Amino acid sequence: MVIVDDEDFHVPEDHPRAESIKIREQLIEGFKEGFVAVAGLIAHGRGEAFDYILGEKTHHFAEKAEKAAVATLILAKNPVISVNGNVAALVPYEIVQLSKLLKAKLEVNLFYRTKKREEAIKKVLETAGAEKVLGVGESASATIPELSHPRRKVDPEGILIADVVMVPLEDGDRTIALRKLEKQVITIDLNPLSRTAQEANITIVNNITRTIPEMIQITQNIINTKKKREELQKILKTYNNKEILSMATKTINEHLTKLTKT
Ligand code: PTJ
Repeated sequence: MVIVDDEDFHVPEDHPRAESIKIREQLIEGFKEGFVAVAGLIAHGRGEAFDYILGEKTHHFAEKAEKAAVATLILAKNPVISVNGNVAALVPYEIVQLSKLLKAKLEVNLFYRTKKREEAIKKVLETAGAEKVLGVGESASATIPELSHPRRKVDPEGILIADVVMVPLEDGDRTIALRKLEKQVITIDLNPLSRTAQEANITIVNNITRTIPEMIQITQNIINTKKKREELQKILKTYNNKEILSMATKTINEHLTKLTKT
């Protein structure tokens, strides 16, 4: 197998898609360092395609879902943010900052679980400032039913007892299994048609690279303005995930229709 030696590759700053290529490089780096799965690279390509179609910006429906997600995480008793290879590659510092602001635990939970990847992701998060990382090695000693080994392994201090779990860039099976356990599931997924997007309680159809910084802003704003619990509950009362998914799909449709007009 020939692997292109790209040691000397630098993203040309004047490239019209320099930002997107730089983000792609983060995934490639993560893969070389052994914590992004091969399938993580494929998943990223799928995300890029949806982001392109959606105009690579945060839409109103995503903003609404982000606010609902932050409100849910603040109101939760035991919130947990699940981290996989792609999340660790794309937003390591931001996810740690968000978890601290929300007082949410961080748990490594992988589709392609290997000891080496778990440890590597833990190290990435610790380098980014995390004090405690759950779900690594022996600490992932509990299991969630409905899933086949080893995807079912969770931390008894984390996802097992969580009431709210945020699972960004996730596969559908785990979302369904967590919902069956009556946990509230928040996801970030650029594909509004995916099983995860369809099954979660709150779906943020936006790129994770924009979403997490925006959620940090929203959380800081709630903290600074000392919003009451009732105000957060009010946000959730009017929130309808089916409507959000429908708006996202409509936006894709409208965007493509506009592009096909001659
Ligand atoms: O690190 P592991 O072992 O847990 O594996 C991670 C992957 C992502 C490989 C695994 O969870 C997986 O197979 O996920 P899927 O089923 O490919 O789903 C990932 C979803 O995330 C897809 O619907 C993508 O469109 C979406 N996605 C990819 N990149 C982004 C994204 N959504 C938001 N922001 C992105 N940057």
